[in-house]
Amino acid sequence: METLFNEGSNLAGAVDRAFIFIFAISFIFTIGITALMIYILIHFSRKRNKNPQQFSHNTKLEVAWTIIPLIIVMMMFYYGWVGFAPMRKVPANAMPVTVIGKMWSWEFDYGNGKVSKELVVPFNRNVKLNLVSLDVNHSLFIPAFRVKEDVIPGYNNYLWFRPIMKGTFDIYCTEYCGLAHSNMLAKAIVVDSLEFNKWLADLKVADNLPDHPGLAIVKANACLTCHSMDGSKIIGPSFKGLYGRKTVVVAGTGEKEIEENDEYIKRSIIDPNIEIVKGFNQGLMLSYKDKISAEELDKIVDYFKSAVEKK
Ligand code: HEC
Ligand SMILES: [Cu+2]
Repeated sequence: METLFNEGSNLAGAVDRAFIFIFAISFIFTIGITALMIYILIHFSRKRNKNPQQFSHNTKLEVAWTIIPLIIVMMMFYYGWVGFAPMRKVPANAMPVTVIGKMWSWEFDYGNGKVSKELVVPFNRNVKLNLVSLDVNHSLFIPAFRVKEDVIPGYNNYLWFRPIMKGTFDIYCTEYCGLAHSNMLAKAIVVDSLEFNKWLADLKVADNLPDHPGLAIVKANACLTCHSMDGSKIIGPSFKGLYGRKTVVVAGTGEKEIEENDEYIKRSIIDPNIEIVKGFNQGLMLSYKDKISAEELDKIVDYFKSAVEKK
């Protein structure tokens, strides 16, 4: 069982030392200041000191309360720095993986069309994650590795680590990125080099072959984070019984009823914000113009058609 206290990467120890140091100082000061306050309250109370006295400077005391905190914060800085500096120096031999964050899932691209929903990495090898966002700001956080970096559209952020513990670890998005932000989870799985090589060789573009090529495209594009297959409403309308059904859409200022035919479905994927299904929000579904080709669109429509015919 993996716990919160696992130091899963080479970077974890230094982060923990900085944390524990700052925590211990805070703890000592909280107790110390409270105790001093209580002491002063009692010792200098009016009951015990009938005649008020006037105090002025005390050079020794002032130097002490300047120098000691300065030393303490410089030590905090030191511990922070020795933990942080190596995080930004990626070893030249690090294995690159591109992390793609989008509302609301992670993908891990190993190159050559090998894309996984899980971050599988070889034990004790340096790994560099190139962080790419397709839409809004996200943040990749792997607590057990003590690494966390923002994933910002248009900005090539990165992080690296060397996993020093085998097992399965949680990955979170820690930047609120919209409705289903809390579902933006994944796993980091650390395995032997040999096991990793085999896993990567076996990794297919579409993991588990679905029954229809159109469905494969739908799954690969994470459409199902927003559209259900079972009739329930998530972020967008359900795909159940989609093809041929009548729907009221809002276009511009007017409403109209349309039938969901080939043209409409394709338009909904390429230009999702021209006609908005009544009762749903504009701007949530982004255009797939650059991500889905015309042939793929045909396959998706074909899938919707076949799904209705089966019933
Ligand atoms: C971020 C959430 C989200 C994702 C991801 C998403 N959609 Fe949508 N989709 C919506 C919302 C919201 C609507 C309703 C508003 C509108 O009509 O644009 C919608 C509407 C649609 C419609 C029209 C449905 C109807 O009943 O008229 C179709 C078809 C559609 N999406 C297909 C897709 C496909 C295919 C994908 C993947 C390539 C996809 N969507 C990905 C949110 C999403
Ligand atoms: Cu996110």
